[in-house]
Amino acid sequence: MTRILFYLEDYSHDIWREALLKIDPTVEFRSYPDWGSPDDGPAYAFVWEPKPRLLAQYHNIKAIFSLGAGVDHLTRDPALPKDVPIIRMGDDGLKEGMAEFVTMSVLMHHRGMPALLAKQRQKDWGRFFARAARDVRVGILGFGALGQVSAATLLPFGYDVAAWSRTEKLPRNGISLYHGTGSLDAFLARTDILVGLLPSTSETSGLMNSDRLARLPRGASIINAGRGSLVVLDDLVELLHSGHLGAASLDVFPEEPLPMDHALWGLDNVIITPHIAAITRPDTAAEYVLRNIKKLERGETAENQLDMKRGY
Ligand code: NDP
Ligand code: OXD
Repeated sequence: MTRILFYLEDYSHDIWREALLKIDPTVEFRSYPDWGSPDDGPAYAFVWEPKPRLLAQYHNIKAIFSLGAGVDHLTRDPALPKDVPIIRMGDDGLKEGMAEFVTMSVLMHHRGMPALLAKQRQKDWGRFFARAARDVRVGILGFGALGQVSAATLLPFGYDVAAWSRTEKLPRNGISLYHGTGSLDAFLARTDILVGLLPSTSETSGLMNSDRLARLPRGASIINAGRGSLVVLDDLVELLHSGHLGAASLDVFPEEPLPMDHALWGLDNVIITPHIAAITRPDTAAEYVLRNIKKLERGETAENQLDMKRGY
């Protein structure tokens, strides 16, 4: 019997219970706050934004599964257990969702949709003629699970795709690869549409500041679907105002929801979405969690295990 301690605020837990039990009817699904006693026996936590210090109270937790790919909601807990594996979400549903969102956003910027929508509101017939996709240079910041699937989905459209990561990757057909801080300026200089798919770490926070944003070619667009800490919003607003940047699609923000009085809300060339780029899907996530519990119980390492030193 596998005991799962589930935590998710504001949403029903029933679909999660059903998804897990459909795969393994012997699962004991314990929905917060009904987590029982820490002495009840081994359990696995499956959580999103748990209250700080909660996990530390349950010394029976053998591993912590994040309901999302990001783990910043866990690493900010000062009492996060140190000796328990933490597993990031990596189910196929999340990858499909992000590939869809990135493709939709790249197409929107390539085809000038932010400007066209602004014209529509003015009843303005002004036309926008898009370049061929092969002449549009897309640059993906972060070439992990989500960056890779997004790049693969963009290639058949003909885009000139590059990706930037921390460590060097094996060559991939059709994708120009960059890695490390030393190559960032060159990567930005060749990028017409920048896609942020980085985790939030001490190294990525504030990375896209005024200096870095200015290295993008004039008229470039930026899409951020990783974490809001990547982009310094005041700098972004300034470069959008000055016309150096053409448009932006932002799904994630340093503070969520984006405060009502933020200047971004008023910009016609900005598309704001409420952190919905990729949502973990119960059916694929349940399969992922149960598959990884089996791995851990066989003494193997789980997929996508958090490396505390890297921060992701
Ligand atoms: P991965 O851990 O698989 O990939 C992260 C990528 O970022 C890797 O390529 C990694 O490099 C790179 N990276 C990390 N730090 C640096 C750095 N300092 N310099 C250069 N590259 C760096 O994560 P995922 O692809 O699964 O997810 C990415 C992020 O997307 C998540 O952390 C989460 O925050 C966000 N997300 C947002 C969602 C939304 O709805 N908006 C939904 C799901 C996720 P390397 O390959 O060398 O390790
Ligand atoms: C995630 C997210 O990290 O939804 O999965 O942001």
